[in-house]
Amino acid sequence: MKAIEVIDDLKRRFPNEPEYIQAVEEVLTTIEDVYNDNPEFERYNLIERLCIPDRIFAFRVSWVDDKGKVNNNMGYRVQHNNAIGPYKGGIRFHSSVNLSILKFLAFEQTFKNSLTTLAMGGAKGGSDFSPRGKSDMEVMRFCQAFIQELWRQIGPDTDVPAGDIGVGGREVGYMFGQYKKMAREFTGTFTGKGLEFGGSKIRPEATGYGNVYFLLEMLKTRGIDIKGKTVAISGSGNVATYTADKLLTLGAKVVSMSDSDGTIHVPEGLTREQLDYIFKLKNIYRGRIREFAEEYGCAYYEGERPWQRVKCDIAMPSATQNEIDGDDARALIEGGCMAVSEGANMPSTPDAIREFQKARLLYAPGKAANAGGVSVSGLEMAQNSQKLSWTEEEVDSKLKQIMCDIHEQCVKYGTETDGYINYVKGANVAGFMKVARAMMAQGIL
Ligand code: NDP
Ligand code: 2IT
Repeated sequence: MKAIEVIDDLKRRFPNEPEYIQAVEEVLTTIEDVYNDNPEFERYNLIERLCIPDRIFAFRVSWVDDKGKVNNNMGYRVQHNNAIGPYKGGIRFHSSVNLSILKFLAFEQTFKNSLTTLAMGGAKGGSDFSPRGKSDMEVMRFCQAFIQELWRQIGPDTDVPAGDIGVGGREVGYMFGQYKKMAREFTGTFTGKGLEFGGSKIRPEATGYGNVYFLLEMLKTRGIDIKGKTVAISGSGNVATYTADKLLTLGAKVVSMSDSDGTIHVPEGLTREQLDYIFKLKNIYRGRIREFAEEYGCAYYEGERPWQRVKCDIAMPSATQNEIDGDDARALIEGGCMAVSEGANMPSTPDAIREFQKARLLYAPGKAANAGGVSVSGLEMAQNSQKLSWTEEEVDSKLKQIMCDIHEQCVKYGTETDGYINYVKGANVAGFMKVARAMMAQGIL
């Protein structure tokens, strides 16, 4: 396999899908050697079967808003690969959602889920519906209409959705409710459910906590202590807030958070009370991060991301894809940043990744560093099948173990001759080998 030829072919066939091509290109260029060491992979044209999703559902979602107006959105589910377990991955509600974005997310999810050590295939779904500014009832009606179409394609052993951008506990609750009604079953078809109806302890916290656990493992390889380090975080949603929560517990200083309108800068570090304010602002009042700056009188950079503005030891991008470009990466490095651990999926552009690796930063791609979320989803599935509920301590200790295992796999497959750990290569090769072997064993499907 020549990565460049496969990528050129995909570019020709899917010319309007830049995010999908970007995600595929990153993986193929790093697995090329191990792929070619196994000639039987090529005989079975494994690479194309791994890059192209198993199937995609696309549908119209019609719903009525509070004024009585009929709205129409697009809904999708990309079932990418189920070689190692049922399709599994989040649902994103955001105005920017399109097939390119969902295909990149489903592709990445396949490798991420493989790294978790649990039995989950890869999928992603969503809609260009934006929950921003919608009433609770509008969100409920939208979720119900979305599931009315999707329910036949998902199930506890078929495809198990969860949250992502714009989809949290509230949306999962409404979707689960509608699924239960349509399917006439009460099963673990969604993860990220409320604790009262089958949700797992620590699932809301899992992505952020897991990212910090992964960061600790990376820092350990260089004997660096997290205490007192300044950390720039982007985003102020699920992943960002629980990342900040764990960092505060460990004595690090969180100096920035953001949303799609701008960035707050708190050089002395957020206090626990301030973080609680952000949590309530975002989850209960559904306000803007600017309101934090107004409340506490800190700096606010309208329309800007943290990277060029905020000096930090560690960056944890936790908002969205391609939010750190080459210039941002260079600014971070010049400012003395030593580690980047990605909470978001594909937040760094290829140019930014090259800069981080050239400067020998500790750099962890999302598919390794943010795998804690889907890992605890996997643990939620296990608890649902057993009809049991584990304690917070049990789930948290399993999450820690999984993040350590993922780090170990990255070290095993990603350590270069000079000792530098290429976490991108490590994660891609480790994730790929397990899926590839499973696909080989199951024949051409
Ligand atoms: P939330 O919806 O809870 O929060 C998203 C945050 O990112 C918000 O602050 C939002 O700002 C900001 N944001 C979203 N889109 C953009 C954009 N286009 N430009 C700038 N800012 C943006 O989502 P999550 O915290 O769940 O997800 C954040 C990232 O983490 C995503 O990349 C997601 O794929 C990834 N992830 C999530 C997991 C999970 O379990 N939830 C697991 C693994 C990865 P605003 O409020 O203005 O929209
Ligand atoms: O990107 C991700 O890993 C998620 N949004 C979580 C997926 C899940 O099934 O928990």
